[in-house]
Amino acid sequence: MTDFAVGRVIRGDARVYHVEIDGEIRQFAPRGKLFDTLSKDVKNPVAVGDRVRVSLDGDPPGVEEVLERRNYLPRVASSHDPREQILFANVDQLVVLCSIDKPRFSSSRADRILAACEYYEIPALLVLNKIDLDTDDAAGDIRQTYEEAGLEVLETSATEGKGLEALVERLRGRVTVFYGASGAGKSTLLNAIQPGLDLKVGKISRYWEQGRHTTTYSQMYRLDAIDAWVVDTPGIRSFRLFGINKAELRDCFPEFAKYQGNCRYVNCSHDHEPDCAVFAAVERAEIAPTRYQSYVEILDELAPPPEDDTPVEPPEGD
Ligand SMILES: Nc1nc2c(ncn2[C@@H]2O[C@H](COP(=O)(O)OP(=O)(O)OP(=O)(O)O)[C@@H](O)[C@H]2O)c(=O)[nH]1
Ligand SMILES: [Mg+2]
Ligand SMILES: [Zn+2]
Repeated sequence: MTDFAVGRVIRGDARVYHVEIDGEIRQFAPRGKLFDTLSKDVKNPVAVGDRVRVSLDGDPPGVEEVLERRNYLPRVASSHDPREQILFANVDQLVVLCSIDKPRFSSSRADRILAACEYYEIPALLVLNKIDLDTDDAAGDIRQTYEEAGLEVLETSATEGKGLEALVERLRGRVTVFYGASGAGKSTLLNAIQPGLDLKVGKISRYWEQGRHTTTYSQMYRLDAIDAWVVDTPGIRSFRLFGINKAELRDCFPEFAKYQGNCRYVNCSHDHEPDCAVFAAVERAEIAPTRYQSYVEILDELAPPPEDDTPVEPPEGD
């Protein structure tokens, strides 16, 4: 008779999954059935954070089934692979980790991640790292933009140990994913929070002022002192939203909500329509232009909603 157990995936690739079962980490192989059926549309049927049913006495022991997810975050796998890539599952929150400089803060990258979190209902907060490099208070402007979008913003310096207490309080008792550009300082920050974690840390390319993709796989770590789990992830270049259509994007920018009821057309895309209340708010600087720019940039990449035959133009004589 086969012995089964349920555990949590803390790391995985195509060949082997590291699964935590009652505090012990063991390795399992992916089982055929689970992987065959999904691989056409989904790059990775099992993600970090997944709760899985495993068989203990197979040779090798295998992951048999992924249990229902509380939540998850997908993206388009890559520019040459349109499949869904599940980044992680079953988390309490995501930290969008951005550095002020080296690499410079990118609103496009941050806004893409935040829009996806909004759609997939993953609570997010913004952490601005490397504030020791912030000579002209860029952090102040960024903070204002994102607080206006309803987000909590924290400032840290992982290398100088600044702002760590507030972050630790936010992590306490929760499962948190750290996500952002390569070189932003995800691994450095986690090492600062939990000395002894010993995550590999990279150098910043002097010429490009970018990270060098030092972390190469996502892994979940236990922080015993604060009863928390964190996921360190590989740095990203760009982020393409998965499973969201053009019509759905406007609700992924929370600060539009206050205005978009006043647009001339109920289904206004805030892109080209006349009498757009969102665009007017951008012109009055009530909505940050960088946020609006990100919105239009993403809108351009998304597919229209299925069977969208609602006219955007008003009927004749209106
Ligand atoms: N000045 C300064 N440098 C920092 C800070 N945090 C991290 N760094 C430096 O930034 C570089 C990259 O840090 P990592 O922790 O490897 O960055 P990462 O986000 O994990 O990068 P990937 O693993 O490539 O995604 C290292 O040289 C760190 O020392 C900070 O607060 N201030
Ligand atoms: Mg790293
Ligand atoms: Zn509009």
